[in-house]
Amino acid sequence: MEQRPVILSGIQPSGRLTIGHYTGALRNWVSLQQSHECYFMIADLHAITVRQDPAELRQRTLETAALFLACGIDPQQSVLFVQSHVPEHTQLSWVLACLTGMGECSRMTQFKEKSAQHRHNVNVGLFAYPILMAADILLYQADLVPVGADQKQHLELTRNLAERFNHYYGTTFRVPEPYIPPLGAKIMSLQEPRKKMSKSDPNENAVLFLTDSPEAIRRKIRRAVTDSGREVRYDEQNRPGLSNLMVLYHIATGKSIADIEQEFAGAGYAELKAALTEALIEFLRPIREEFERLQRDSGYLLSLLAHGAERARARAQQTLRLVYDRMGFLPQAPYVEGVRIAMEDSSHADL
Ligand code: AQP
Repeated sequence: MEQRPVILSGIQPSGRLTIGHYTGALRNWVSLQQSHECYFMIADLHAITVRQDPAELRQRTLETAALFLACGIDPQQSVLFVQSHVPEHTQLSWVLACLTGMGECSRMTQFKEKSAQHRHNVNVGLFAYPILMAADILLYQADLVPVGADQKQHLELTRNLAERFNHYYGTTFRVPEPYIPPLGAKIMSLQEPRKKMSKSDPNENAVLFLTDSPEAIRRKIRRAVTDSGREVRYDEQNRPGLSNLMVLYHIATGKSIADIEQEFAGAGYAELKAALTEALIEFLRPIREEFERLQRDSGYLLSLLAHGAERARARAQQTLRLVYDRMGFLPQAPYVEGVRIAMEDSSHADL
């Protein structure tokens, strides 16, 4: 069978998924499934770089799996798994950490930003996050990694680490290339439109969750911040609030920005907000309904994730074995029952 290029991507279960995750990740993943061998992970190990409530993390992890499916990820075609179910991620991460300079991690823009944002909890995990991400990617010998602008620096580190390892220990890792999705609209906060819409934003009105009810959508769009002016014209620089609403309308209806400007020529923001509300309700309805159906069957979700972890592990183990071997780790011989293991030297008795 023809080998398809391998893709790895993931989303952290650090909150409920937003319409930003749909446009920036999930809808692109869906379109890649047939032409690529896809590994889609729920990145729970990454999520704990910020303190998570354990019960909530467990629930969000299952919800995230349900949303992957509700948005069209096909578990027959793609490998869908939870990162912590595949221990090779942390194992490879340690190996790579020993090849990474302190300076390489401290230069990372996201580390600087996140440590400023979470001043009370600047932990080593936050610092080493890009190394775990490198392990995620290299473990599957991924050819391509979908990246937004904020992850470019991390992918560069991944490539450097792969090349460094290959240089010291012989060719082991595929050096991954960035995959720039054709549809990568960045969705901004409904309350602070110069900021990205984030699932962990404490202000719920700023975020459109994929599971929002029609009432919640109505409220959030009504309260969405717009800019001064009346005309519905796309201008990201000077009218970020309005432009964000236009992008959302484009996503919900498929209409081009030029057509949207035409549609609302002579009308104002209120008309746009009203049409957008109805379009979003209809657009999100099937996702929400399928999500609710899947949520009622956690047994199905759990067994699907178990199957995904098994498939992911099969590939991850191959890479890790090769890495350990190349580094000179002594392979563990199989333990045979009845073999003499007690030390006869009595000096050990005190230990
Ligand atoms: N607002 C967005 N617009 C477009 N794409 C987005 N993505 C996330 N938000 C938007 C895309 O989702 C993938 C990664 O999601 P993640 O949850 O692993 O990380 P994140 O980008 O840090 O997401 P959040 O919501 O901002 O999480 P928190 O609040 O926990 O920090 C990427 O493909 C990203 O482009």
